[in-house]
Amino acid sequence: MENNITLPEIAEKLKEARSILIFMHRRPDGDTVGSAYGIKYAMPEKEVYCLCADDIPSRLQYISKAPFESCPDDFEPDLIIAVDAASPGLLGRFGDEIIDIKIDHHETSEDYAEYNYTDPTAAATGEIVYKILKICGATITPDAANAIYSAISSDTGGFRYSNTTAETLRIAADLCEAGADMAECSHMLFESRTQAEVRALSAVYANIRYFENGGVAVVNMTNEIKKRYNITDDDVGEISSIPREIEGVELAVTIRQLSNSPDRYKISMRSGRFVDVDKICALFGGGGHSRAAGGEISAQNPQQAERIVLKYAIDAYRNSMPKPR
Ligand SMILES: [Mn+2]
Repeated sequence: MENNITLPEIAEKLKEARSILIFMHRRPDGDTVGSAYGIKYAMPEKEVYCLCADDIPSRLQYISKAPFESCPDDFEPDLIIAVDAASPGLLGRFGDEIIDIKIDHHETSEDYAEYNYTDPTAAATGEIVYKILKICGATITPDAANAIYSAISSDTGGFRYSNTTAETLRIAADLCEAGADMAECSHMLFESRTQAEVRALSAVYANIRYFENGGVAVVNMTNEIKKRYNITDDDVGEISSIPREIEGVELAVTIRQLSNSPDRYKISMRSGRFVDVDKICALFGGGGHSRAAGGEISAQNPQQAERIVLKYAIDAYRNSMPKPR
């Protein structure tokens, strides 16, 4: 992972381009959607399309204003950008496209574009996008401000996670002045759930188990449980931070059996202050940030998946916790 382009150089390329294609990552979150549309709305004079392999979830459509976009078949953009996608696999069916510039902030991020810019100190890709647009001299319209504010708010849990810096807050303040609707963004990002999401929450709360005297919490979301609660893979997408809210839990592990390939398991980990979950997930080919990371494994059944993951997780937990004196 090495940057071979600077922010002013990215700004220059954005300015020169008359047409831009922007790719968001699969299972789109507020950061990838807000970053893509932040660029689009700040450059209304250009022809810009934002594409994603999955539909934009309804709670993020206040940013995109539609569940998806498609570009004309003969569209030949001057510039192709990927935002917040740490690997080409995360682009889904667009994973084979040639990407000119990747803009990302994940601690583990592949250099799959011609030009790669990754800043792991940025709380969100939206922060980097904001800096680039400022260098461009682009006008941050209220729509652009709303999009970028949402990107940053989303990845910082509403400016509460430890990745939030003084600079994050300064940028957020600028975006408020530029017209971001704080209350509306917070409501859409954090206080709006579908009925299916509420069922998914019940499923999580009912199925938390504890290890290491309550320091490690595990939710194993099997297909059987999903069926019982009438929820889909998409409904359980946002649940991985829930077990971390429990007092005493340092490491939260969520295992999700995939409905359409039951021998595959998505793993999400969240930690409090000590455990580097990026490192644990790297042990089985995943990655992310030190306090939030994930990956995918194969196993014969949910119990085996759990044994595999817990072996790594509990080892790392024991080695990371401060020793009692
Ligand atoms: Mn992000």
